[in-house]
Amino acid sequence: MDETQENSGAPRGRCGMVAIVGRPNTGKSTLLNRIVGEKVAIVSQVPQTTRNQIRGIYNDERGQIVFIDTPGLHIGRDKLDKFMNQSSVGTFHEADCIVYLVDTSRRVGQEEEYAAGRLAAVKAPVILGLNKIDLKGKHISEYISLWEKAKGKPVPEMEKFTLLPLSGKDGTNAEKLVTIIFDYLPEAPALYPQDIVCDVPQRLVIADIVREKLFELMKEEIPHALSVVIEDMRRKGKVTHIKALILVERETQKEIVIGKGGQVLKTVGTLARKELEELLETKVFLELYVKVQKQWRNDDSFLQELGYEKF
Ligand SMILES: Nc1nc2c(ncn2[C@@H]2O[C@H](COP(=O)(O)OP(=O)(O)OP(=O)(O)O)[C@@H](O)[C@H]2O)c(=O)[nH]1
Ligand SMILES: [Mg+2]
Repeated sequence: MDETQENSGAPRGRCGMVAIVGRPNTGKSTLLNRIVGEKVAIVSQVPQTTRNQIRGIYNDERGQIVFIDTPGLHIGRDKLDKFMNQSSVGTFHEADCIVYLVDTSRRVGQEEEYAAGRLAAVKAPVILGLNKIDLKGKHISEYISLWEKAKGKPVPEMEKFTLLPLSGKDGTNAEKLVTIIFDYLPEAPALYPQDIVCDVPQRLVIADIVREKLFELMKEEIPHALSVVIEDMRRKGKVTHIKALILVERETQKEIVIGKGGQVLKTVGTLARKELEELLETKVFLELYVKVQKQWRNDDSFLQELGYEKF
């Protein structure tokens, strides 16, 4: 093809939205970061780390993929749980393709049946990502059976469906996944400029970085009762001043978050500040304080402040 021909007409390439869904802790955010090549979503060993939809954008000569990382689908009772699930299920219908991620090192649980049931009705193409294959994938066949049961037919009879072993951690088949996705996407112009990798408001990104450091240091039961809000952020010369409020539900949790002699909070502050300085490319003065606010997980207006739209 000569150059004049190539440059004429509308930009040709593929583009679409791809939702990454699955129960908590299956590695959705890790996979997204791996594909996008930058950290756009926080990751932790604690289930239910992601609380909002996070978009990560991948570009190459084939086109653009807008990934939507979603909170893990889980069975929960309070309003935050409801928002998180709705936020995931809501993406099923706007997506051009779905990556349903399962953790093959773990047994199929009740939550998985819930997730598979919700996904079986979706019209968009589905890629069943058999993730954490680096851990040997002991339970692969259970996940395939579960999916066949949810769809009511065997894999070879499924249309617009692909099975793919994956590891977000070591990158196994990550490129293959991108190729499969491009095959499923329609020809369309890019949705975002090429230099954007993430569309989450900066305050949420910053709050999430602080939350990630807290998750790294906390015990399992604390994190779900914990939230971070950026109350103030302003740049003065070469320094960005950030004031972050850490909310917990009980006085005892506040003590744990602060730690003996303020040690936990101090470590969190140091770790978060380092990462924020890289992100913002300025010096960062980070002020952290902790407040007890009972029942924030059920407080509509507060949840909205955290970025949850009402459904
Ligand atoms: N061995 C192994 N561990 C992984 C892999 N992907 C993710 N992990 C680990 O699994 C844990 C959960 O990863 P996340 O990426 O936060 O999982 P998630 O699905 O986004 O979790 P939620 O946001 O809570 O729904 C972390 O400790 C990761 O390091 C993988 O491919 N192999
Ligand atoms: Mg996540």
